[in-house]
Amino acid sequence: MNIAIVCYPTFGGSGVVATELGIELSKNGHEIHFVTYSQPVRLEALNAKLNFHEVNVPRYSLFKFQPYELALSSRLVDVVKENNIEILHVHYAIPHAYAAYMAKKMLQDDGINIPIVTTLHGTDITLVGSHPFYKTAVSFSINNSDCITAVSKSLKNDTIELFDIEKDIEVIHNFIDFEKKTLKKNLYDRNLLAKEDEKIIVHVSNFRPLKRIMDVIYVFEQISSKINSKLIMIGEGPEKSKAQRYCIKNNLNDKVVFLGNSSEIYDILSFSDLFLLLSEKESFGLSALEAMIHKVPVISTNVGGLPELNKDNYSGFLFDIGEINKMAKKSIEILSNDELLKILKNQAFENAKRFDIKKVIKQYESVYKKAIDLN
Ligand code: GMT
Repeated sequence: MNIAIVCYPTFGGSGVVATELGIELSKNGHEIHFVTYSQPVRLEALNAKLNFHEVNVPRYSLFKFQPYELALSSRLVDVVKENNIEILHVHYAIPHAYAAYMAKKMLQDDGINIPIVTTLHGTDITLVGSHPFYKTAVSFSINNSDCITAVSKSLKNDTIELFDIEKDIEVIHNFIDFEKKTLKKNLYDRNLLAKEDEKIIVHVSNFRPLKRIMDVIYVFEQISSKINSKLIMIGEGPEKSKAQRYCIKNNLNDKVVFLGNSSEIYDILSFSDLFLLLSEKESFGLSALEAMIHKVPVISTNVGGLPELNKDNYSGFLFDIGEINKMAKKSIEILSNDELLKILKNQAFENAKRFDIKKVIKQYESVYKKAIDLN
C-alpha cells in the first residue's frame, strides 16, 4: 500500500510511534510518505520506501497565527495525487484529523476518494482536544475519519466520555521494535554519567506540568539519602528550570544530571536500573516501554493507560498520583536488593514482549484494509 503518515516530527511520543510504525510498514513492503513540518527526529534515513514531504508555512505579517492546517491540507492533496496514496494515517487529532478531512473533501472534487485513519494519542483528547475552544472541530474530525484507533483502552474510554463519538474506536496499543534495541550508538559510556558503584535512575519526558517533574525529584531525593545513585533527567520543557533550581538549592546538583533532548536514550537506558514516570495523566507511557525493553523496571503512577503497560509487582510498581513516600520506599527496597532488582529487570523485559511491533503492525494493516473497504 502507498500510505501517507501525518505526525508531529518532535521527540514526543505520538511522533515516535508514527515514525517507528512507518519504518516498520516500509520493511513490510509498503511505500510510506511522511508529511509534516520537518523530518521526524526518529527518521534518520530515507529510501525508496520511506519518503518525507515537508509542509512549509510562509510567514505573512497580516496573520497573527500562521495557518498550518491550510498548508498541511494543500500539501496532503498534492502528495496523495503525486504518489498514488491509498490511505491517510494521521497521528494526533489536532489539527491533523481536521486537515485530513479538508484534503479528503478537496480530493473528492478530483474524483479521488481517500480513506482516513486517525490515531488518538492522549493529550489531543484529554488535555487540548476537549477544551471548549477546540471540542466541536475535534469531535467533527474524529467522527469524519473512516477508522479511529486509540493507544490504550483508557484513552478509548476517555474519548467516549469526553466526545460524542458515533464510530467504533479500535484499541491498538503502542509498541516497540526489539531489533532497534541492539542498535546502540555507543555515544554514551556508563562512566560518563555515573560512577561504577552508583545506581542509575532515569526519567524521560517533555517536562510539562502533567509529568509531575517535582515528584520525580522528591522521590529521588529520598532515594539518594539511602542509595548511592544518580538521576538522569532527559527532555526539555516548562518544568525543567524549577527542578534545576530545586536541585541547586538542595545540594542535589551533583546527583541529578539534566541532559535535555537526546537521541541516545537507548544507550542510556541500556545501563540504567530504575525508570520513574509519575505523571498525573498518561494515555500509554511509551517512554516506560522503552525502559522495559532495556530491562529497566518502572515505578509509575496508576493513571490512564499505565496499568495496561506496567504490571504491578512484575515489570515495576504502580502508585496513586503523588504518593512520594511510598514510591521512594519501594525504589529503595528494589535498589538495595540486587537479587530483587535482577528479577524485576528480567520481568520488565518479558512484559515488554507483549508490545512487539511485529504483532501490532498486522493490526494497523487490517485497519487500513477496513478503511479502504469503507470507501
Ligand atoms: O506525553 C506527552 O506529553 C507527549 C504525548 C504526544 O502526543 O507526543 O504523548 C502521548 O502519546 C504517547 C504516544 O502514544 C503516549 O505514550 C503518551 O502517554 C501520551 N501522553 C499523555 O497522555 C500525557
